[in-house]
Amino acid sequence: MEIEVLEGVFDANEMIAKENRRILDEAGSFMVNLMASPGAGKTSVILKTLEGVSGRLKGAVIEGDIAGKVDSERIAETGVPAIQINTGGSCHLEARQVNSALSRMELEGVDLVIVENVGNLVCPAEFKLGEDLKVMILSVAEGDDKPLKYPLMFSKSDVLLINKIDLIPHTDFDMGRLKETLRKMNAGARIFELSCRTGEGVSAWTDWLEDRVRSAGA
Ligand SMILES: Nc1nc2c(ncn2[C@@H]2O[C@H](COP(=O)(O)OP(=O)(O)OP(=O)(O)O)[C@@H](O)[C@H]2O)c(=O)[nH]1
Ligand SMILES: [Mg+2]
Repeated sequence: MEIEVLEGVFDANEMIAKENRRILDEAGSFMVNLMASPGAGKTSVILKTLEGVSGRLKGAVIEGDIAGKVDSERIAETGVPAIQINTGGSCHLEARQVNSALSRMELEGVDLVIVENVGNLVCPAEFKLGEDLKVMILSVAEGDDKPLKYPLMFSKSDVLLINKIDLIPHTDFDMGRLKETLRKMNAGARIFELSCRTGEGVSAWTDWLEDRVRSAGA
């Protein structure tokens, strides 16, 4: 019975995710679903990414948080439109919330919509939003064993951004071990190592993303 109820929730979500996909396709916009644990650097990565593509891609952001509007204010300060969604306790975004944000957004001319999902390494992986790309961040301070403990998000993501590499000397993070673990569960995932603090590795990620956005539009 419980399984049937859950399937119903996922089916309903998937229908709205397809509608989001249609809206984005019609507008010619590419959408990234950015997932990570609290504090891994989602908002920092969004700011660096928008800076990296600025002048070439027009961006917009949907910010998902349980409460508050700190992150959407950080984005809006840069002049990029940002819509805040407060889930009121729920640990992930659902397609209907993104649908509501998309309907309030001026999508005309927007090439790239980045959705910052709620900080959580579990639930966001279960809900499709209609995105083109699932991107997740692991910051080095969280440890290289995380794929073994939270396999769903690591196995479903198209891209893994390993953030805060400037902190590696202060941790026991083993990059080789992390990559080996990930290859076993998601051989196709693209991996970028970067630091939002120093800027190292950021352009490799933003150049790759820009290519993906352009080839999706072509
Ligand atoms: N040293 C270091 N700190 C970083 C880096 N990227 C982000 N931070 C810091 O990490 C903290 C959290 O960054 P955020 O970008 O707010 O993380 P978030 O994932 O958006 O956090 P929530 O939205 O609260 O889940 C901030 O103090 C950032 O300055 C990095 O590459 N290196
Ligand atoms: Mg944030």
